[in-house]
Amino acid sequence: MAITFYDLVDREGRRYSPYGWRVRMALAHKGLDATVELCWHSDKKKLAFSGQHLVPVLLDGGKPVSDSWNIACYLDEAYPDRPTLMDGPQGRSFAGFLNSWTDTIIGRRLVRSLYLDILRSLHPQADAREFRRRREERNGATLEALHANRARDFEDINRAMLPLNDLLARQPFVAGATPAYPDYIVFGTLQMPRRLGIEPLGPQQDSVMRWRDAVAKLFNGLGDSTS
Ligand SMILES: N[C@@H](CCC(=O)N[C@@H](CS)C(=O)NCC(=O)O)C(=O)O
Repeated sequence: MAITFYDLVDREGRRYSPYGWRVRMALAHKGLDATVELCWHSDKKKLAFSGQHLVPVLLDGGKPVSDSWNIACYLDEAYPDRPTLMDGPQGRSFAGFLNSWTDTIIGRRLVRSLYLDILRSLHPQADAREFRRRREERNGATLEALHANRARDFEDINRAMLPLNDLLARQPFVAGATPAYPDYIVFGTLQMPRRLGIEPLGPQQDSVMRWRDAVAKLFNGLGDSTS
């Protein structure tokens, strides 16, 4: 069946959504091809069919699935004969925890410290005023003030990631000997600053950096692709 994947794009044609990257890697892991439909911030009309306004969205044979976590679970359920993203109930439970941890402890700090960069790189058809208004309201601070707090946010992120760095010093991938969805969760989140040319990781994250390079090289260097 034909799959359409709705993902976010910036003015340079870069796809930088952390959640979009999780799905991109997940589709490649399962060996599934998808037609990509590019969207920009506040592109609500294009996604109306899915009953919400955020990317990523997958349309699989007419069935819309939104939210990267739902999409990953859906792909394993709909394509059980393909390589699994999360191995059984224990695997899904661990990945579910990692998904929440990454979004709340790493992703939230990371994305708020990048808002100003994202604003500058928004697709020309994106609603920049709406982008700023919603994020300033949500965070109770201007994008400039959030940007000014970046060094502290990066410090917190690096401290929180030390156990992950320890894990990756002992094994090649977050999921173990081979990569799976837990890797794509963290990798997706780190792709956003990477695509914007910003490095949040400090030198203490040596194993995380080595792992990030290895994950970027998977699927013929998908993570390094310029689009
Ligand atoms: N929990 C959702 C989060 C999705 C999300 O926040 N998407 C952002 C892009 S990174 C978005 O679509 N923003 C568009 C907008 O705010 O208009 C997931 O895991 O997919």
